[in-house]
Amino acid sequence: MSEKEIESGQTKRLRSTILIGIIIAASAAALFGAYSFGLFNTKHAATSAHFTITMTNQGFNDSRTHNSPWPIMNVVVGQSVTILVENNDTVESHGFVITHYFDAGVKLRPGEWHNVGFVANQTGSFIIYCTIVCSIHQFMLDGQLNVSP
Ligand SMILES: [Cu+2]
Repeated sequence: MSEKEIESGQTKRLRSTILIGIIIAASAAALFGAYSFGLFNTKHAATSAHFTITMTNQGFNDSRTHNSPWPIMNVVVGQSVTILVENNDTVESHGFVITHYFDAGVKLRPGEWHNVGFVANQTGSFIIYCTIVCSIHQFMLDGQLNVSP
């Protein structure tokens, strides 16, 4: 090999090393980008869902001024769900039940709160309602938890 041939061989090796480096970096960037944008996520990838339900003299999350059903919580089967239920009503107690998922329910006096937690293991629509005959009661009977497949 002449000196020139050796040199050109080294240059080629250097070029291919740089090229491989660029390809690896580009692939990593593409993978990271895809991951960041959630392209690898399936419907079940989000493992948890969090909600806040506020009770006042306007109902659940102002249900008095919304069409039924209200409030609506949408989750996917398999998700672990946490719902912070807080009674910000200064006068009345209110109850909170979700059929199937939280049948026992909870009754909260003014200023009290409760964390409800469960895994959404059954698909369907489940009704959310108040169990205390309060002055806003008629607007606290048609909340909805939707668990989609
Ligand atoms: Cu009520």
